[in-house]
Amino acid sequence: MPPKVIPIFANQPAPSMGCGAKGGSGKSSCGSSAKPGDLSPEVWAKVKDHPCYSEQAHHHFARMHIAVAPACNIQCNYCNRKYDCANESRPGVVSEKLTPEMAAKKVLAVAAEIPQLSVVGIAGPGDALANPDKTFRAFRLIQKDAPDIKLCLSTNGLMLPDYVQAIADLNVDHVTITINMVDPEVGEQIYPWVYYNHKRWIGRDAAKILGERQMEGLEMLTAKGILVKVNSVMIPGVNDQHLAEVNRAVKSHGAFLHNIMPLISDPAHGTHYGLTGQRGPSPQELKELQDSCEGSMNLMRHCRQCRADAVGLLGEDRGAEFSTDKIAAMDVAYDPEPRLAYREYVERERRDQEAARESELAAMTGQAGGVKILAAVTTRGGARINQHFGHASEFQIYELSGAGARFVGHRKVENYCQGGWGEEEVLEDVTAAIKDCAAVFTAKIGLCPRKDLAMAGIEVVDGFAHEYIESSLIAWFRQRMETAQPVAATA
Ligand code: CLF
Ligand code: SF4
Repeated sequence: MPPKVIPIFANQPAPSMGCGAKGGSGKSSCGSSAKPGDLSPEVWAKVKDHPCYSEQAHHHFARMHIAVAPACNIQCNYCNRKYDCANESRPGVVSEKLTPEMAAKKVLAVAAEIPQLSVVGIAGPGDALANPDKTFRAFRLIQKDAPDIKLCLSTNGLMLPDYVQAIADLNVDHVTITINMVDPEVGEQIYPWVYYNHKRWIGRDAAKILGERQMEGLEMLTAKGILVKVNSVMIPGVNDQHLAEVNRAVKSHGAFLHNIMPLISDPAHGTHYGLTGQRGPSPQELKELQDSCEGSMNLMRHCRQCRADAVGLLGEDRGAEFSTDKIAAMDVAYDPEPRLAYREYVERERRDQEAARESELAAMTGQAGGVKILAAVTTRGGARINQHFGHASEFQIYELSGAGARFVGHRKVENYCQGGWGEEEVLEDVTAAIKDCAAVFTAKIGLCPRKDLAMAGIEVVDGFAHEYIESSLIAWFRQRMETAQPVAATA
């Protein structure tokens, strides 16, 4: 049943009108939200099951990281080496290091339990290519033992040009390079040193070497048809104004996707930035920068800055189920059948989901004008609204407009439900986290949070429980537009 419609945009600040210079159309043919018809068949085949390279895939497929690469060859000011590499991991986390052999066994164990598993990545805990023997040995073992699982690698790029051929030989077709600057003057504020050619380089020289090696590696990978994602950490006052230039540069050197991530800075992590009070960007600042870059290349907005030993769908971490002790005691065998069956199921789901989305979009008759609003969704995966409000540890955020529903990010929160009762303080934080949203879509919600959200001007929509996210959002938005005051009155 569709939800009851109430007066529109009561809590909204002036909605954005029109698409502006960039990124206005939810129908853009690029972006990690790309669908089969938007990409060449070869590229779609590479990204369709990769949860990081396709926003659509992240609803269905899981990745795991194996922590086989402990050493690093540079220093980033947002990293404390007691913890995992912060280029591709949440800062302040320590993962359980594995030998390549134990890692390969862990992959089989996870694959046996989680049919959604499609990708194994090496993202630390140091730098994958500062530990080439361990990284490539682990990849070789996995390729031999579980050939249907994709391999993925993340690096700071310093040693990349030396290993592009090895990467290609192993059929690794997804590589991430963290590129935070293309100007050594900016770079010297981020990297105090790099260790290269048996020498420690500092200051601008260090940043220059790193920047040149990153670009060279990017070009070499692209020439071999390997898809490259560039991660950039947004550091307000250091590189935030510079990242649009980075975006243009990496695009012109062939990057497929750009993932601009927020700096997470906390004195407790003991990093240079944490200890000197460098702040990270707000969600709004991050979105603004992402929006400004979007017209020019594919943008990733669904990154969860996961751990170097993360396991599961993005946004969930099932790593504790696969600790070294548990893996050591397990008998594991390769069986691709459940994963193949799951992939066929996802193909059917995708077709249904796309048909539902298209049908709702076709019914949109242009009443939206240039109005854009945000909506929050609780989901356990599968691209459906299938999670109770109190169980959500994150909200997925969509931008709704006449062009449809576009995923624009996520907001992490504490679970409101504490096993039968709700924590009032947590509810306040949850409400604050989604205060810029017009509505929250959820499978089920109690009376108390429903009332508090309504008081905060956030409409609760539970009439689409277990339905597809995008078509539900579009249907709701369309109904609101049909019953709304003229658009100009909301601007
Ligand atoms: Fe891992 Fe990275 Fe491969 Fe993904 S993660 S190595 S590309 S399989 Fe993904 Fe995690 Fe963000 Fe990385 S959500 S931190 S982008
Ligand atoms: Fe830390 Fe990764 Fe930077 Fe190395 S590359 S210093 S591990 S964030």
